[in-house]
Amino acid sequence: MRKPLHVAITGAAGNIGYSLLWRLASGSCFGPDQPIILQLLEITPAMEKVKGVVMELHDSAFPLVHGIIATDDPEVAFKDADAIFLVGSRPRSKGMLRSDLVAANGPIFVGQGTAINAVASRDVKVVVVGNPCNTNCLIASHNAPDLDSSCFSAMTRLDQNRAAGQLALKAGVPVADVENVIIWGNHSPTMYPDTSVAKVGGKAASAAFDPEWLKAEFHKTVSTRGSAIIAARGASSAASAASAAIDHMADWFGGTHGKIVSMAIPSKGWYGVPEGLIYSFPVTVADGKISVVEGLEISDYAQEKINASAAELLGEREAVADLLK
Ligand code: NAX
Repeated sequence: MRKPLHVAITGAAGNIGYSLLWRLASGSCFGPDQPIILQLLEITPAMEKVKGVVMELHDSAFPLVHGIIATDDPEVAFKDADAIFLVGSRPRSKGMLRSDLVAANGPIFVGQGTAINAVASRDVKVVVVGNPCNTNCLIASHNAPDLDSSCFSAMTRLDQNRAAGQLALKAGVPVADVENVIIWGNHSPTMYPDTSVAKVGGKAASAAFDPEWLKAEFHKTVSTRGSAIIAARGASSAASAASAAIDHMADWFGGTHGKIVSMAIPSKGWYGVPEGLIYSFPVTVADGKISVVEGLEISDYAQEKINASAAELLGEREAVADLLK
């Protein structure tokens, strides 16, 4: 039996947590032979609720779960963590602007970045889900100066999965037949879902679909899907977000075997994106190392979209400058 992985989840009593924990515990992320110790972080007022979640996890009798702790102390939750899902943050309420959300959530990620720096494994893999996830990730990474910035990422996998789902629906094929859809940029409506190297049933997406549909309806559906889910369900995406977080971390640990996926990672200037921004790029993963797919041909139209999302992230970075070390 392998040594258990220490897996920390923040916002464990929330909606995404309620899906994510069961997928983690059943082996969907780290595999059927990998035991885990779940380390759950919540805010003090939610400790009673998280106690109920822990009771249910025990009642599920997962053989791979070798321990569960729940705490309101980040240094306890992140102790020796090999994988961290930063899900907990304040949700956007009615009338709240994106800039308000950035300001409300930034300080949470200062504290959590500092705690990760102090106690997590030195090669921890962190994925930020809590919004605004790219900028929250930037804050956490800056406040963990002893860790390499490559330990940090933010999640655009839900956007990738949404895009693949839309192409599959339109073409009438199973989603497994869709490959290499790319999400560039911020997890926000400025993201660019790019199908230039995507294939559907082995055929180039550019040949399979009307280019006008790809530019207009497809792009709009993917980039505003979060709001459409809220309008239909009366609550934000939870199970699909948890599933995407599992996909993201499973690929980081297990590799993508040549398949292109999208992850928001610290830019090294690729494709003209300013250095340091947490920006979603096409990547592959092997041996736990994420590599950006370089040398893709980028049209003027695509470059404009890539730049627009980078400009939004630069604005967010400026707004939180006082939280960056
Ligand atoms: P919930 O409001 O159901 O749960 C959030 C949980 O986080 C609550 O239990 C709360 O007590 C806890 N929390 C708040 N501050 C915390 C802190 N400082 N430390 C630990 N826990 C804390 O929200 P949920 O639906 O689970 O969504 C969580 C986050 O995911 C939100 O920020 C949401 O905007 C974001 N999302 C991100 C997505 C993505 O693709 N990146 C998509 C889905 C989702 O919208």
